[in-house]
Amino acid sequence: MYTKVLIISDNASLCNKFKQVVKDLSLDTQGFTFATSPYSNSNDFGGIKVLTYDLKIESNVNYIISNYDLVFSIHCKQIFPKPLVKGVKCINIHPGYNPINRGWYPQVFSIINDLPIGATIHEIDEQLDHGGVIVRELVEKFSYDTSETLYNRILEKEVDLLYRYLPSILNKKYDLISPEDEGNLYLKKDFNKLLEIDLQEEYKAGDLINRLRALTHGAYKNAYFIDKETGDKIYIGIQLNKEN
Ligand code: 0FX
Repeated sequence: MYTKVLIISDNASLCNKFKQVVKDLSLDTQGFTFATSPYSNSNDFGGIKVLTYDLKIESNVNYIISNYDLVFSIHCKQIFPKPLVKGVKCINIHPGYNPINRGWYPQVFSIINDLPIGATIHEIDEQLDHGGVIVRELVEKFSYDTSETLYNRILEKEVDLLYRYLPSILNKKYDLISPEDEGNLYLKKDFNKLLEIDLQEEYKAGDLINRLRALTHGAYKNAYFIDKETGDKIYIGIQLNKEN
């Protein structure tokens, strides 16, 4: 059984949910240590005591390998370097269904490219969202979803999978599914390319609605066009309401 578990995350809300799962399953909380990357502020994690590990620093990686026997990435913005992945068992919780939605903001590309979507818990190898799958499940996707509503459904699925699979992961009692193929991998730069809507471009109505849905996520300023008089960026979001 794994007893010295490190959870590295840049997502405070998910960390708190992980902690709740540990509590609800009556697991020994002493065995779980939380950490974040230098991209986040450890003070933003509510009541959880959170260390900071920069995985670009070799001594940090060596320390983790020597002091933990299982490392979870739960939305960690740092890529786990090869020595870490080789030196200790590393497991990722990914807000996409591998290998269909590997990489950055999976729900955005799921809406734009009409791909199924879900959540995956998988072993980490040297490639992004690529290792053997412990469990993956789809979530529903509707024509009236925005990035935000779909993302929230995926987060619920991630937590649901944790409740169901954390005990068997800790007990090393799980089977691995090999991903069928390389699937799709989207990166942050692919997301950035979607943001500007060119006013001169012709779009099918459905494609434009999908692009705007995929870029509508709470208060985030994503999609924009350039005002041709002033050169200002004008941000756009979309509102969708299903008839009752
Ligand atoms: O924690 P997280 O949901 O995770 C993201 C990636 O989706 C994931 O694949 C990667 N492994 C991880 C390191 O980073 O990221 P977030 O809390 O920054 O964003 C949550 C959602 O908010 C995102 O899916 C889309 C939306 N968002 C976020 C930002 C920062 C936007 O629409 N625009 C933004 O500028």
